[in-house]
Amino acid sequence: MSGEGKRENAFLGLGSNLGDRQSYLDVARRQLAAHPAVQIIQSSSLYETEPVGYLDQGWFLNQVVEIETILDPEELLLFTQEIENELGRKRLIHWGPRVIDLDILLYGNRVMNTPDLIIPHPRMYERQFVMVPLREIAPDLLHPDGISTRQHLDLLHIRGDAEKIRLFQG
Ligand code: PH2
Ligand code: MG
Ligand code: MG
Repeated sequence: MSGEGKRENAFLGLGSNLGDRQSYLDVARRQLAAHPAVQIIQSSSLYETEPVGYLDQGWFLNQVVEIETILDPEELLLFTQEIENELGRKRLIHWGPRVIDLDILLYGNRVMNTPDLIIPHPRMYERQFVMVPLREIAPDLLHPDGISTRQHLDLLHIRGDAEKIRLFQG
């Protein structure tokens, strides 16, 4: 852990489509908040979303949370992978069913592309299951490209290839 690191706000995408999906998201948020170098600033509602990519699987629950952290992006990635592993994530099918998925979407205004980590998340701007919850908590946030969340979601809708999404009623 980098004690002298700068504080940054980051946005994480949470998803689950196996077992008690809501509990997996709850536990993942609790694990995030339990780290001394991570504070949760905002959590979106939960959304029920049609699977994207690999279609032969159940609908997901998705959520976006904003955190403040002094972990650098690589440290944050390791921490999110630890939580995925603790919750029993098995990596079987690429884009397939999972009890929990924790993705770093944005990290401050950082743009990076390493073999382990691409920020902003390379597919986030095509996915309603990311952009709708993100708009709920950060509509006016400017992304590294200078475009706001709201505008990005409008662009996604103009392209017209959006998956189904609805607010989760519990
Ligand atoms: N995650 C994927 C692939 N497809 N579809 C939905 N609706 N939600 C997800 O979180 C999701 C997905 C790979 O991470
Ligand atoms: Mg993912
Ligand atoms: Mg992932």
